[in-house]
Amino acid sequence: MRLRSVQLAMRFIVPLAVVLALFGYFAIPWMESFTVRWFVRDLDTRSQFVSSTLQQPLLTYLEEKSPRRINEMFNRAIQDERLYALGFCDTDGKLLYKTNTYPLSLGCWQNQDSEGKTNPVVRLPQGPVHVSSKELVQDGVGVGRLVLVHDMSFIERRSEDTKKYITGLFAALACIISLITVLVAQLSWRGWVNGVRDMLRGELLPQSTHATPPEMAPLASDLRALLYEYNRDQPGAAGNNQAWDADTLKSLLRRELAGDEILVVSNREPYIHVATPEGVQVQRPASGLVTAVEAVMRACSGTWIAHGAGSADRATVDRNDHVPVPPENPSYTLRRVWLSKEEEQGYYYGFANEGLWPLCHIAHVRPVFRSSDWEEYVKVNQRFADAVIREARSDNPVVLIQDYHFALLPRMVRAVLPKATIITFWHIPWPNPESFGICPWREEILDGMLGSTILGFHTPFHRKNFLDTVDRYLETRIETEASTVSYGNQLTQVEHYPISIAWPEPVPGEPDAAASHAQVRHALGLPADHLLGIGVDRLDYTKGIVERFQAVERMLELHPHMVGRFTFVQIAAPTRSSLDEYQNFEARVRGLAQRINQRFSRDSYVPIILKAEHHGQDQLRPYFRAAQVCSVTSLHDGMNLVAKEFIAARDDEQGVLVLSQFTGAARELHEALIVNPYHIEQGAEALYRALTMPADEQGERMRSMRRRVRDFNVYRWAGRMLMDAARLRQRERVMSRIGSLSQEKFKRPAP
Ligand code: GDG
Repeated sequence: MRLRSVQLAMRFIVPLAVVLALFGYFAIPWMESFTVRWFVRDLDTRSQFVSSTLQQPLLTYLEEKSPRRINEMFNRAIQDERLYALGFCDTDGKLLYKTNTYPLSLGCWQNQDSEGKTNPVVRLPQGPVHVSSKELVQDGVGVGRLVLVHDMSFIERRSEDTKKYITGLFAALACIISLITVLVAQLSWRGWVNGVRDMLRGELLPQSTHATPPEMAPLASDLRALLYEYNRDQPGAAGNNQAWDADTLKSLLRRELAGDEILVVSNREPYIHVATPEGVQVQRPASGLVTAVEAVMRACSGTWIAHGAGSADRATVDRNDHVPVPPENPSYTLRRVWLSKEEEQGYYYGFANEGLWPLCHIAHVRPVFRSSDWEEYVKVNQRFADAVIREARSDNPVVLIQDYHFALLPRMVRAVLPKATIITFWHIPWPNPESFGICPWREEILDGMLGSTILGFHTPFHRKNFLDTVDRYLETRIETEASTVSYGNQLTQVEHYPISIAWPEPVPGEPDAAASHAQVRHALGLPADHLLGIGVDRLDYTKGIVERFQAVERMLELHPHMVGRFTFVQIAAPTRSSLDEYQNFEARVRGLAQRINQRFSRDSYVPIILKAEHHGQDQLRPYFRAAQVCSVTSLHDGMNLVAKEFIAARDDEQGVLVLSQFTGAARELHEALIVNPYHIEQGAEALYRALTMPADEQGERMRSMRRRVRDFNVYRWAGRMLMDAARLRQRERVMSRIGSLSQEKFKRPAP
């Protein structure tokens, strides 16, 4: 503690001392020359005075031709401590009389040299002297020149003294100012800390009488938000003091939601059956949502309702449109909903992906809103609501609604199953109220979402944006502290639940990181020591793939020795390809990769390998394990699971993550190299830094991120949501029991 205070104090004292030393360094010589000039002027005046005093007697003695009296007068005059010597020269410049002390090197001194300049100070072996001369005139005729030499060593002595005093003064001033500064800083720091403490106490103890001081007001709301998050994320808070895995989640479901059925609704299905010439094949879609929710469904069974989009989907369901999944080891039911081409076009491609997706992602692509798309969106939401109602075996199931495709679904389900616990999770960002406000059906969307019991976002920032949006466009009561919205007769809890991945189990027979390193390079035809970067995304304009390639190009420009040594592999699963925006984007990505490759390729070397095709999860892992750097440069992203998958794959604790500041993941993975993807040079430098980062630094960063991703995994994400749901269900049960008791009491006849 004391060391910390000393360190803090040194932060003030050292700069102050430097400033004062610099000041002294320049000020002391200046003051010295100023004093010398001052004394020289003084001696000039003094010389004039002495020569005027000596002039008359000297002229008399010269007339009398009395050298003795002249010498006597001269010797008397130099009794004065400062007057060092006197001399007299005739008009021919011959030195006729002088005191013994007169320095012969001065000769017959003239006040002005040939250039008319006067420098009265002469440095002699015995020290500096001030020399001046005065022309003597008798009856208008010049008779000679009196030369006066003043000792200046006293000036040097005084100047030395002055220097000492000034230095001392500066040192004393430095000490005093430093002390005052440290004291003031300490006092303000203490005041500030006490203010913050008071404020925190005020926050923690609602009964506290502490009021937020006005100077703390700007901080108060930030602190409040921080505290709220901190309390939620702390061990001891609901669900935080336990390590989460599939078994914990299962036992939570058994304990807290015993017998309650779980229904999941999402647009994308977790398993797609595709007809191929070799027969029906099962595919896993490239989707963060599916990756996360699938892990939960495996743990808790239940029914997953999704759009059946595969060419062999209809052929693989039973008469209830059910298919048990996962195919290799079924643990839950997939219920498929069929959509016509028009419905899919309007609801999915149109309203959801041309409207809501760009609306919620600030990626500078304009949303398109068409009434016909909206109508399909309403219709399809109703179709899924009907499916939920049909699948529900009780009047109060737990319904987990996924994402922006189903903003209206919560209200529609609530209308038929008022006792259902509806958890809606919004997987993409929520924009600020102004941005959201351009949606022509903004009120309908907000109303639909507020049919939920719990509404989840990835980050507190998106949660806050949502609350602000509701506040702007609907008549509601918002409790910011409790994060609830009261609308109509219903309360919606709005929370942030950062999504994650299931921590991977060791895969038997999987090659270790070193072997993956060699295998991937061999497969790509690259030398064993070749540096590798990896990017894995859907081919979506929000993922910053163009900016990532530009950063690779800039890195090669700035560090030409990396040309031929580094290759970036981009795996880009095609997505929403029937939309113009996505086709244009794909063309742009391909064109850019081609241009960069043409620019830097030599022999067989290409800097960018673009694999614009779907890859299975098992194909992705070796790339994650082989790369020196994984680049996630989304322009805006709810969370981004690729970042977490890369970290989970690195059991060798090596590799560097370059991560966009605009992802939800950047709030958790602080040890990544955080970049602004729009800043190409910054991206390039981060890439270079990653490629040249020492192994121990990589290890330190990776270990810390691995701990976090392992602990804050997808089971925790689901567990916390379901625990909140269980808590609310419990409260609901208690309230309805109290309600029926009081009703009975009301009905009871008076005694
Ligand atoms: C949304 C939000 C949020 C990618 N290419 C392939 C492939 N993938 C897998 C990845 C990862 C998933 O897809 C992508 O997840 P992201 O989170 O990165 O992104 P979105 O799909 O946009 O997901 C996002 C997420 O929902 C969850 O809430 O994090 O912010 O936008 O798992 O590995 N998978 C396969 N082949 C590929 O080619 N099999």
